[in-house]
Amino acid sequence: MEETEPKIAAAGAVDEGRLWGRLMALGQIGATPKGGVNRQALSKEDAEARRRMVAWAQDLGLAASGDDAGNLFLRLEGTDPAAAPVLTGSHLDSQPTGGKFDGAYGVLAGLEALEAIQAAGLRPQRSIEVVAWTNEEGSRFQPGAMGSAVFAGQMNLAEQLAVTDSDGITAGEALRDFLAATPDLSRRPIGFPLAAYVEAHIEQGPRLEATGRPIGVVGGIQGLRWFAVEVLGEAAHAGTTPVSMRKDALMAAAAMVTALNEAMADAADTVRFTVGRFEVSPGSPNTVPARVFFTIDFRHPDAAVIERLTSRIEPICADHAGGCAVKVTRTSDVRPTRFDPAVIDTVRRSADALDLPAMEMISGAGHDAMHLAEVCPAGMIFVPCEGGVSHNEAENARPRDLADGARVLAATLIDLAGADLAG
Ligand code: HGY
Ligand code: MN
Ligand code: MN
Repeated sequence: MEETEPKIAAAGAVDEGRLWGRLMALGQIGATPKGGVNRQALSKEDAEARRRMVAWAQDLGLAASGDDAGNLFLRLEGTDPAAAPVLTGSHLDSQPTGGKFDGAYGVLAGLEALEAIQAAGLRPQRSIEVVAWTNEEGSRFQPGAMGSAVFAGQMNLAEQLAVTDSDGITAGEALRDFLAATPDLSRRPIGFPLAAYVEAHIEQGPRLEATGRPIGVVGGIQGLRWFAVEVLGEAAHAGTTPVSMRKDALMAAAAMVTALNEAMADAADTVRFTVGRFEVSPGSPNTVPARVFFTIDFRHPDAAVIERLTSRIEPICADHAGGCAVKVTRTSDVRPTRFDPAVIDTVRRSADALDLPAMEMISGAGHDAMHLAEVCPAGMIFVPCEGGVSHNEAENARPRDLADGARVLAATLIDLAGADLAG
């Protein structure tokens, strides 16, 4: 009987029910009444999910370790333990009204791939590690993809630890409690050599589902910039203060957002401009707002367009400030990512070998892979999600598609790490 090729054997051992069961179990941690999750970075829910991952991994005989940035590593030792490992994974933290699959799928698909590799009686030559990066979402602590940025040297640890959330808690304080949840983890240095990185993720957009293809071969990620805008006016009595004497932070901020949105208008619908947070204070019906804080998330695949349009942000805010003061701060800046052609080709060949129709695409969403691509050959595998809905409690995906993505991941990891039949 012809021996099955290791990568096919590994993919064949992926178990759809086991993967779905773990996704549903993880989805119970921080579950929201509408069927989503609220597992914000470095929260107790995030710590509980980390503990759950460590328990599952240790049941499989994987070695669990962590670094001082809060990143978690689950290692299947290879026959050449000194060789740089292959890394896969994603994040466990979520948006405040997030879904059960964003991030969690990539971590659990990695665990499923390792379990399948073992079940297929294979030993990788290079060790393979599953990672859960700290604070990918950037909702509680900006910027996002913080743990992977520190790992890849794109941000330093002190900078990460100093960031505060809206309650004034620093990431350093939150991280201390978070790390205390898994006190027995051995410590890793921040950043270590990698042979390659591959991340599986739901697309978080409508394209794969629209084409009916189960696999996305991701060539890169569009660039993104985040800004924080603070508009400072003057609190005043709503009944007595003539408009001519007002320094109304709300009216100024509203004019800025309207003008920015007009400047970002794009007939090709490729510019992504979002004001996701808009805080008014003191927030009383009969006091003219003294302060408005709002965020800008701006994205585009072309660095020149990002440069051109972001250079308009400060002048537009200044032009609409009226009598208010305005401060624009850039809080994140990630250039467009191009993944490694050899890793992209390995993903494509894995999908082909498994007879899974695939589509080449660029990611609209940001991912930790954008930082890993700066330090090692990197790539991503997408699977469809229902209606392309994500960052929403209704986020959903089909068990079969999730398992197919894990099959392509298992095959890709075997190709990248090399494998022998376990003795
Ligand atoms: O914002 C993003 O693109 C990612 O989903 N956190
Ligand atoms: Mn994500
Ligand atoms: Mn996300």
